[in-house]
Amino acid sequence: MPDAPDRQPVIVHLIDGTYELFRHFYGSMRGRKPKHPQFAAVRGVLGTVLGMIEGDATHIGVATDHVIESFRNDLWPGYKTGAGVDPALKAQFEPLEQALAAMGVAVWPMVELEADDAMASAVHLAAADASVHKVCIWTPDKDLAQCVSGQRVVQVDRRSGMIRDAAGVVEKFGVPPEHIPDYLALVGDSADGYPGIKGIGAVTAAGLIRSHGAIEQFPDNVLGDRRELALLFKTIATLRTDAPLFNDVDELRWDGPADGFGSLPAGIVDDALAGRVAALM
Ligand SMILES: [Mn+2]
Repeated sequence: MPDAPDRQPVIVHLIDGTYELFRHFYGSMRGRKPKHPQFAAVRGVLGTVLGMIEGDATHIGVATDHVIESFRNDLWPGYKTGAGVDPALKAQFEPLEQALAAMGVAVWPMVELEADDAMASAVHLAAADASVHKVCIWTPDKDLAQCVSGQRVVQVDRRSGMIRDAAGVVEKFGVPPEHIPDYLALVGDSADGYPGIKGIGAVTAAGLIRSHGAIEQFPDNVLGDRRELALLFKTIATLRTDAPLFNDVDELRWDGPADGFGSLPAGIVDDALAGRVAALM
């Protein structure tokens, strides 16, 4: 008789809390004015996370940008800051982090690093665990394409329902996941605030990487005196995987709310959300 496995195969869901908060903030402005509108986006994100638990999600981690600025702002002056973010949106990050923790959901508020780095670090930690069957990264952000691996680590776009595995990354960008930092360094990312290398677009970038490999391996004449700049952008585009977010993947298992769930500030959790949490117990 074969040994029983220690654990059931685990599927880990990593959620970009910053993206979700933005999505719900701008989505909630289309609806009617709710009670406690200052927490409407927080309630939206909590509802999304609860919906996943009501489905079949067991292991969940949510990464947030506790502050938008990160170590990357010291590397490049134009890198994105929190300056343009609506104060009514910015004010919901801390309540979201507080509410997720009270709801018993693993949450990683990032300060020096970004939420993207937290998700990359969580992928790194989860993928090292043999009981982890699959990791789903819930964000449409192309930065996270570098973390995709085979069919085991995939990226999911909640709005389109599209699931991108390693073959999907090649199909979309023309390069495999491990070369996404090279690709982004060359083409730049206007949303993140670095320009890439002038004159190199998506097609050229993918072609250069397919011919030569990583930027470090490009012949000197390809980038000339722009090589150092390209390598700086590659550092910016490379997600950090060394954040010590958890020791055991079972720390991400949702097993009910924490003690503080009933004493959150009024309006963060409404009766409908509280009822849904109770129904899961
Ligand atoms: Mn990003």
